[in-house]
Amino acid sequence: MAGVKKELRDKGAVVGASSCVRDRERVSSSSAAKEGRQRQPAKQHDVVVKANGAQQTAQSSCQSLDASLEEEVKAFLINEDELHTYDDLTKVSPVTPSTVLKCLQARYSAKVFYTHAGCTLVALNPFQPIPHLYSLDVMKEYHCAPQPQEFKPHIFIVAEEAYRNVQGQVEPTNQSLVVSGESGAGKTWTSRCLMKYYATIAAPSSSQKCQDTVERIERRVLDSNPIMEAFGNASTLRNNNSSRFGKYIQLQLDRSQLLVGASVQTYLLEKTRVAFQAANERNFHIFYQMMKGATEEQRLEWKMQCDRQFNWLPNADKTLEEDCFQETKHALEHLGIDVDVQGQIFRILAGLLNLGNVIFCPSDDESQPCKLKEQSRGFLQNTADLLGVPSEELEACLRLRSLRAGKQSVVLKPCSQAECSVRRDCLAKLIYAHVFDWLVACINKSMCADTSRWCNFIGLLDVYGFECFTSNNLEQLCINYANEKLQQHFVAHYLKAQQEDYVSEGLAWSFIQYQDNQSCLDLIEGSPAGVFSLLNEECRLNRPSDAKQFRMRLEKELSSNACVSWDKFSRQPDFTVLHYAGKVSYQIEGMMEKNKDPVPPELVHLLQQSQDSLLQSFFTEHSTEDSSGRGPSKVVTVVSKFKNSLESLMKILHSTTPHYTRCIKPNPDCRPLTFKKEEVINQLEACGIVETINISAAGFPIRIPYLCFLQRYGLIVNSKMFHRSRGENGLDVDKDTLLREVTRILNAVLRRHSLDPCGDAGGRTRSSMVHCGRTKVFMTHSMLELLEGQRDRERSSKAFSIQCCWRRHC
Ligand code: AD9
Ligand code: MG
Repeated sequence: MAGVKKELRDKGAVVGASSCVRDRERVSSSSAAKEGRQRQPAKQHDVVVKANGAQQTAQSSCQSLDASLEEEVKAFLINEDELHTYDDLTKVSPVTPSTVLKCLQARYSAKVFYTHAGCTLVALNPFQPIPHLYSLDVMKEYHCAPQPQEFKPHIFIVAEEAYRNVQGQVEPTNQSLVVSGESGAGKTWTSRCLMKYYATIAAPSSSQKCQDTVERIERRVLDSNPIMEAFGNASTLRNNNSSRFGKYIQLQLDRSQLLVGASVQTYLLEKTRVAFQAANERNFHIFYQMMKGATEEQRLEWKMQCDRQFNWLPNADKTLEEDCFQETKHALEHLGIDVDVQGQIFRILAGLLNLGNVIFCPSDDESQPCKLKEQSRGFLQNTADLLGVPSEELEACLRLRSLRAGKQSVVLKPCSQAECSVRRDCLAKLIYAHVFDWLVACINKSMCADTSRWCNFIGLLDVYGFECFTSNNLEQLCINYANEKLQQHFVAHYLKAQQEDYVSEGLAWSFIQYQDNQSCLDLIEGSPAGVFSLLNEECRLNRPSDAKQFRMRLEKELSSNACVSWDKFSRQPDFTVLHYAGKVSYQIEGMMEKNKDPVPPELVHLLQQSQDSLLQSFFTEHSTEDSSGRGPSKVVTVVSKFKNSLESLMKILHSTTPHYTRCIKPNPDCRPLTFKKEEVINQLEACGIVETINISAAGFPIRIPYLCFLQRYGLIVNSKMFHRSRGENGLDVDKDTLLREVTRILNAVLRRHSLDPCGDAGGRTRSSMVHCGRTKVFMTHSMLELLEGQRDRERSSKAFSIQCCWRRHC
């Protein structure tokens, strides 16, 4: 069937919403008929049936429907033994959260971890390595199969479909694989699998000339993973290897579909983690890797002796698979970062660990700077040595704030204990963020191919999932905003586009009411009245932030938006956003400061003078004053930067064909092969899986232009037009004549399978399996299979009669 689809696609037909792959067991006419019967009632309460312009909701027949749904659920549940065989959730009937959940649970128990859900793939995390599931042989099997869709659902089907789409269509198109899910669901694992897949199947064979370069490239692409994970991942309560940044990797392919390079774009690194780790969480892996993997000599050089306790290195005794220093060092070397430069990076990081042990005492006299704790003096000296700056200046920067007095002079003001700690943390975050960005730039430099060498790309998106903690602040607002954007992209791409196509083709059929999240996005990014704009405005005023006042402002400006609510009794000023995935309350306290993310200019000046050439180079471009010399340059706020980077990401996504994979975390404790229903159902609801299945099942994923349809299926009714359309002169008939012929073919097939077609005023065929639009035939997979079956039969009977004829002739 995949071959058929490709053939049709090449002729301009839309087949299976591009990534819509599903189990292809042959559907007998009776099961197709059954599907036809069952398709329409699925989730009736959400369906609005439009007939001849009159809109009637299915709710009128709600009571009898509820009863019949009950029946169907029962009938469905009786077949529990078969549940694990449903390779596509669109085949589950009726589609309800509980039936979908049952099916996934049955599959998980049978150790089947991937299931299609219409146009998306659901991946359940086994939380233990599954032997051979991702082996080289399995990769080859999926890659070499003429129709990989006929194999069991797998992430490699999605990978292969994207790979074939790049070259196989009328015009090559870039592809994006969007992997979503909550923390610990398996997004990064999935991205790694995808990268390995392409690094394997898109590598040239050994006989090809460019082997050397490409092998190096695929090695480098794979080596970027351990580096980014060492510096950007950390152990959290939800995941021992949690990505604390988002990433979009573009795998660059040349004209022969070979991997010639890659580039990576990262989003919003959680840099606060370097100076603050919540209870039972850890700092970035790299610090632990250094602590465990350093030689005695390095320990001395880095002032990281074994007996040292570092405040910013909690839970160091926890043994994790991610603690692999050697692997990180090898990967750095493969990417062209030599041992000397590595040494510079590790010295800087060691400097940060020492900085974490610099503690200040409270000061009784406000006019005097607060003092360093006596035990901290050594750590301050270590930090200064490792960062290559004078220790007195480092101390002064942490304890004194410079204020402009008039045009020329600057006065130094002592900082309180709390202010000193904020400045210390700020220094650590500033340096760490620069190290991370510099590494990403190195990775890009080493992997990115010259633009003349590549023509298409496959993008892999692995961003943090939706977050809702007991206390949420600006970080969560940004992360959840990113998820809203992705959800909107999904809705726009699959749901809206599909339904709009129905409308433009004049299909008066059933519509799924999907949740459009535009008003939530308006609430966050709207201008001038949106949370981000108001927050920026508040930060621009440059006055001491007042959370209560800001909350009042938000309430006044945003009261008309139904996606926000206010808890009058909460102790801290906050606001609650109704996201598509659920409600989240955000604390306002500290939000303005985080948005400004101020960097004291003294710290930057200090680092510009560092004796460490690498550290110094991070800050050469950084200007702390605008060109007029009148004061601090205009600061770009955190939300503005994030919004801009997301907008460019969205532009790229919109220009590609997307493929969605929804990773599901089956239990909160990351326990192997454990399926907790409540945990899963929440995630299914949060990512709108049931809606997706409904629209895929209820819709017509296959769309074939009339002429293309006639050319393929005309032989079923021995159509004269069919022969003419394939002849030299082509077919020159008007639209109505073409439509009548298409209708004749469809009706013949439907009747042959005892399915009664009904027509509309224009004589167009309408049934729950097929519908004729203005220019295309819309159909379900079952209908396609009926047509294909009939076509095969006609072809073999014709071949048989030609053979008989030939024999007689002989
Ligand atoms: V986070 O948002 O970055 O905190 P992810 O990326 O969604 O999260 P990750 O890929 O890191 O989760 O997966 C969590 C853990 O689940 C991994 O470290 C593996 O131990 C485990 N995992 C995930 N997918 C698979 C799989 N297909 N097979 C085996 C898996 N183990
Ligand atoms: Mg991750």
